[in-house]
Amino acid sequence: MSRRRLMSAEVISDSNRMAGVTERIGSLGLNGSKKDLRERDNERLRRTMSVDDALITQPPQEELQPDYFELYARDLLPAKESGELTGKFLKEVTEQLVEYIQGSFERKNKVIDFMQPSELKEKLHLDLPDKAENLDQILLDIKNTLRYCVITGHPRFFNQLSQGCDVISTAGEWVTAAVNTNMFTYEIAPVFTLIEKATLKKMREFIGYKDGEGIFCPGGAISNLYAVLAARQHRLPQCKRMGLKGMPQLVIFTSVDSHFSFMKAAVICGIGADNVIAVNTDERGKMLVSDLDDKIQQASARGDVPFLVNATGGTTVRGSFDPIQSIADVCEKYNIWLHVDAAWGGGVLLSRRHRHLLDGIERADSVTWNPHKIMGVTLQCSAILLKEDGILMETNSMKANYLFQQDKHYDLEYDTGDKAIQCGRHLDVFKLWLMWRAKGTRGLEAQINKLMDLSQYLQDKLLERPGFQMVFNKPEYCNVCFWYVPPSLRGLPDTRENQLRLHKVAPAIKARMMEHGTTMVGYQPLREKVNFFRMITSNPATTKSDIDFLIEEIERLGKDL
Ligand code: ABU
Repeated sequence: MSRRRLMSAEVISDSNRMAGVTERIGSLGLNGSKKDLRERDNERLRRTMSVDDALITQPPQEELQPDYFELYARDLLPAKESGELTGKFLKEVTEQLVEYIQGSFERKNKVIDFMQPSELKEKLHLDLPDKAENLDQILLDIKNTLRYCVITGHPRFFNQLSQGCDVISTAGEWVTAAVNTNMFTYEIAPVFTLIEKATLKKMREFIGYKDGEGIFCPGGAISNLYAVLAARQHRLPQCKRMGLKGMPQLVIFTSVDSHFSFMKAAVICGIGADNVIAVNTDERGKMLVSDLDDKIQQASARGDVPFLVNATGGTTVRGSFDPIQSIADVCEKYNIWLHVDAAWGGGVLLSRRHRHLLDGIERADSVTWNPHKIMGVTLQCSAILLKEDGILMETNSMKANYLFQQDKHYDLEYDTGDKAIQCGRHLDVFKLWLMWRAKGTRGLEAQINKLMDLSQYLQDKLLERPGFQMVFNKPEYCNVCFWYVPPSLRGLPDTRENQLRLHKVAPAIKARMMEHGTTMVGYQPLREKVNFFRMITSNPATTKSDIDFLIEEIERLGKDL
């Protein structure tokens, strides 16, 4: 078809659409005078010109917009047979979303328009009314919501381990929102069940498992909880029915720098937070294996039952990787379940240059891996992966026969829901699968390598810049921890009082940063170390110039402190 004919066809279909919309909108109360004018214009166009004439001589006609002020949810599907109007409304919403996403990559835009809660409350219409709001107000609510959100996709958002806006994965999330089904049975999620199986298999291959199983969970803390439950089931299977009464005291070992979710899991499982034994770390933040061995022996001597050791693959603050091989040796020696919490670091498995950081991960009984972190999948997307198949069902199954009927006409292996601790489960896997297909393993590898290079660039810059001081030298990963020492505190003796003054610097700069809205980076203390910045390079949109910007911004905001 020639370009001219193709365009004619487009115009025809546009004019047909317009006629249809005019009819429907007429019955839905389009503003009278505007409606009359537009209808007259359209009619004149239809009568006096051939389609091709219109194409040549007229600028494209503005598409008719419904008057949302006059319209309500009750005018949309399914209350009314208003497919076209519903489509227009949804397009209006997606236009806002597309604009938001495009804007989130614009460096001239603020990362945050910070307001105190009392002020923000005034900007939003938070009340849930008795009477329906019109669609114009609903569109405004969406606009307002987007207006006051923190732009986590902004190239200068460095605040969390999860950063950036991956376009494909966002599209995947939209697809799952439209589909609105539940992962629990093949019956209602056939496509996503197969996608989940294929994706988990691929992830297990990267870990080095020959077989095994897994499931996508609502975040890394829950994936870690799955590991604790599976390890408990492995050690004391009778707990599932009988609870902990009369059972020996179970104990978990994890490093002082590991994630707090192990304490939560211990609380949830009735093991108790005090029975999570903190293992010391060395100067690089890695678990001290000799301390682990000592503490296991002490626990056993007390009559406790060590049943799980967690090795962290990328600690939250420092980004350190525990020595998995040596920890696995200890676990084998004492026959203890080894879990690797690679929520943050799991992505390095895709990088031939950096996967050595997780050497020995294939020896773990279970692994947590969050693609919503360094891989950049939109929140949330976390998986628990297990070396042996069957333990998830053994641990969590309740065989609810209203949902997991055993006499269905397909292979019940594909009903994965009874493996889960929750009932309903979101389609988290889809956006990962779609993104992985769109980038390929090689594309993801390049992305991860780039982020590692950016982290090195930041370290190099900080080392040469007066006023900046590394908290930990030679970070292994994308966490760079540093102090900014303002001129007033430079060259002073390292006394407690001066340390306390330095402790106040990062929060003061962060507060100014949020007020200005130019960038965002996290800070925290760590044991004896006073507040320091934790810079994370996990945003694929970030470039070296953004790293330079961050350094200069911290100087600009903090030099008078
Ligand atoms: N462990 C959840 C991630 C926390 C963070 O972004 O710092």
